[in-house]
Amino acid sequence: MRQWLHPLSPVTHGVKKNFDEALNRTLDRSVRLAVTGLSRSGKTVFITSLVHQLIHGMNNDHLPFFELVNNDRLQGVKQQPQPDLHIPTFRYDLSLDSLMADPPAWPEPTSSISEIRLAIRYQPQNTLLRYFAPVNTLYLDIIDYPGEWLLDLPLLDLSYEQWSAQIMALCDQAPRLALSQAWRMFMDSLDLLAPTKETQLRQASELYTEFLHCCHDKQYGLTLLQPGRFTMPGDLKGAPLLEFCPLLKIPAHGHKATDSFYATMKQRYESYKEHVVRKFYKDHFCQFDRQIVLVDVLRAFNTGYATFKDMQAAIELVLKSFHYGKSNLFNRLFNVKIDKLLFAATKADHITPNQLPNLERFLVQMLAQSNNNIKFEGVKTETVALSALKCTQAANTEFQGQQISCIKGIPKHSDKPVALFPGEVPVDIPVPEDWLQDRFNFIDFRPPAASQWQNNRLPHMRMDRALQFLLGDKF
Ligand SMILES: Nc1nc2c(ncn2[C@@H]2O[C@H](COP(=O)(O)OP(=O)(O)OP(=O)(O)O)[C@@H](O)[C@H]2O)c(=O)[nH]1
Ligand SMILES: [Mg+2]
Repeated sequence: MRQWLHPLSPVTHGVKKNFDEALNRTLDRSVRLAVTGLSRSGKTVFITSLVHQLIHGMNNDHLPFFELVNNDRLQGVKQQPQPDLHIPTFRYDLSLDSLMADPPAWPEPTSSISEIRLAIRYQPQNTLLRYFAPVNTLYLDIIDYPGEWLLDLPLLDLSYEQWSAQIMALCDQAPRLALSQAWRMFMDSLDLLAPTKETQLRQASELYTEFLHCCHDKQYGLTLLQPGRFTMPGDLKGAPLLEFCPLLKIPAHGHKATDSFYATMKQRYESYKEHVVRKFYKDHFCQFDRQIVLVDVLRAFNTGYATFKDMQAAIELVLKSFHYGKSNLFNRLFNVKIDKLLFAATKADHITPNQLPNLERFLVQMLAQSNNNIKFEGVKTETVALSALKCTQAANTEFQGQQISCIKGIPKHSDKPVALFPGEVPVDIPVPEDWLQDRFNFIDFRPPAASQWQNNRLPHMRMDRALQFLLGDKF
């Protein structure tokens, strides 16, 4: 017998919600915009500023390059309950509260995925559409996730033995060689073919994780750290899925015991690939429509050549997730639909305005090879240097009888404003000698007091250009 569901039953409600979501997608009424970047690249501040700029977008003087606002077609923006209840909410309220506090503070670091939904009401540009529906709504889901998770993609194509060999090659060079000592000594003391002891597994993975954290420390600033969840565990912190590490030496072939330390490590590695890496791509990455990758180029300059090269390699690895060529791993495994990708050099307020073109050109050069591959796959890409929250003011000062441009702001660990010339951004990829003469001095600043914001808007640089590229064609 046919059973009718009560219109208000939870089942019909759920079905209706899913149906509405699918309909919104089909009619191009919802966009999933993913924001990523390596840790401290500026994701939380970027999303907070983006949401803030949109919510206050009715005043069109602060987003001149965003056509929707500039053409006066924006009717209003509101935060809405997010569609995916299993993803933590992006805490716009908390981030904004800390930026507006007295004294203002930067939002706390985050280590997992989060999401926020905005409903954007607007007048369509197309006059015919405007006749049928004078006001439309676009649901914008913004997803924040650690770029470190994308470092794991190549694992899907590597056996445990191949991956171990790659990590060992990296660990044979400074500074990893010295930093990995404690972990190596412990691994050398183990009999890899003896039956597994849980305590040894745990200790091996803890020492390996400590090693990764040391590499990540400000002093070394390394970012090419695998597996990605070991430094950014998200909700997997303490889970046995993360209790494994690479091996220094692979035992000879023909070893059959399934309960040995080696065999257990290998099984854990395969579980990580299946339940963490593949799951992330399937459940999240494949649902994204648009993507912005934030890169803190200036921080890499500060630390030295080795850090710079490491970051470049890490970003190239991150960008492999966007090469979806017919023959490559990604296309074989997943069905991805990202059609626009923006690379943004963040914290552009750390340099003088005349250096902005250099910063943009530098990022283009740094990503040239990856960008070519991505464009080849038909994804539209663009590069911009921006600041989600402008903390400095451009100024001129006299030095040895000459006028030079500088920036004024309050350094992060001070309460006194300074005026400084932070250095020129090179246009070409620098050589090791460039670091010998204290050439780069890009320091961190404190957020400006809310009382200094113009018209109660977070001051920014070029957020409108980012919005136009990422969303302009949707309205
Ligand atoms: N001057 C300036 N500093 C910024 C800007 N955005 C971020 N920062 C600095 O960069 C730090 C990190 O910014 P977040 O937005 O928290 O970076 P994140 O990528 O979310 O960092 P994790 O959550 O730790 O991965 C901040 O605490 C600020 O010091 C900006 O637009 N201008
Ligand atoms: Mg964050």
